[in-house]
Amino acid sequence: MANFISYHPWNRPGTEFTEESDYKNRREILKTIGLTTLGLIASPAFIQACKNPDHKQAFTSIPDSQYCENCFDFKGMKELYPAKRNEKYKIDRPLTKEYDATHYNNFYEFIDRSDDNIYNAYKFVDPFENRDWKIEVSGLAEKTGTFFLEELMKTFPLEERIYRFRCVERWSMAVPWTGFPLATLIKFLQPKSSATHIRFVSYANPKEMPGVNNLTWYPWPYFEGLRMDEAMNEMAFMATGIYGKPLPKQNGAPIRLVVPWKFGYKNAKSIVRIEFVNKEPETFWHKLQPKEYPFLSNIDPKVPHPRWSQEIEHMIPDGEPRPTLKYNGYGEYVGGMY
Ligand SMILES: Nc1nc2c(c(=O)[nH]1)N[C@H]1C(S)=C(S)[C@@H](COP(=O)(O)O)O[C@H]1N2
Ligand SMILES: [Mo]
Repeated sequence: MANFISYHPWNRPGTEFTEESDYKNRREILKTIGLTTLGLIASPAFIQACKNPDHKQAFTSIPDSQYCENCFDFKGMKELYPAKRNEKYKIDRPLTKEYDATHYNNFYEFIDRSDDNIYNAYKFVDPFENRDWKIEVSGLAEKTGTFFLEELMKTFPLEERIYRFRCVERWSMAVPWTGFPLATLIKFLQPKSSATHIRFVSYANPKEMPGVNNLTWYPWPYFEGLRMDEAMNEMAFMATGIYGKPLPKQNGAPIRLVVPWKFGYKNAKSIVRIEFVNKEPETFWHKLQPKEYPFLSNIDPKVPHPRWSQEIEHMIPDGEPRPTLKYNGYGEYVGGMY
């Protein structure tokens, strides 16, 4: 298989590698991964990216053993999956195949210079240790301190929800998440009335994550945030699983945020810290590019990204186009907040 760079067939040449980084960063990434000639990016060979043999495997379901080895685990966890589906949340498209949703990932912590495709996180996650996961809770809440994920998962009933998912770069998918509403966790932690926002911090360890080790100009660890009313909205979800199984590492194991009316980068992965604060927190991509990645980042076809239109999205793996929907189609649940 020929090497290929991350390429979206629907992108114009020159925009395809930029995604959430600016031009300078883009050049640095290219340098880092050894692709110094921009000419390579526009070469027709890259049009094959989404058609690479890996992506085209026919199976829809992966046996447990293929991705749950060494994953976050505790006695009795297997019995939690698959969780009962909450049928309230419907989608208007077929489910993305499990293979595609778990082999085309945005997870900058796992960008490795040996691979030209930044979406191949699954190849580099082995050293990522996520057993005995703990979440540190701090700030303006009654209950703060260290919480074992195992305990939280036994405390809150898990459910499955099928949600659409939309990256700012325009790719989209529709996947079944397993987890619990963020509101359930927040009620348990009892934030004080002075808390206006919630902050999430991802795990970052250069020994386990090649991106953290090599992409040194990024302000690791990854950090994100929501307004308190957004965090309490019924759609905001903490996912511990996908496709009826524990999350694979590349999808943000063992616990990640899912806010489907917002662009993908709001959905912080592999969360180790939650903080209740009294002002709008800074976020990872906003810090890098304030004009391109605002705090709210609600999906809206009428608000273009400064470098591309957001009117159309493209489903993975083949880029089938669909019109972008305001709030990703979840206006009835979230529209009232804005
Ligand atoms: N810690 C961390 N969280 C992250 C990212 C990241 O690079 N690091 N990428 C974000 C972006 S831009 C997207 S689109 C989604 C992708 O989630 P997926 O790979 O499970 O589809 O994760 C988000 N969460
Ligand atoms: Mo994204």
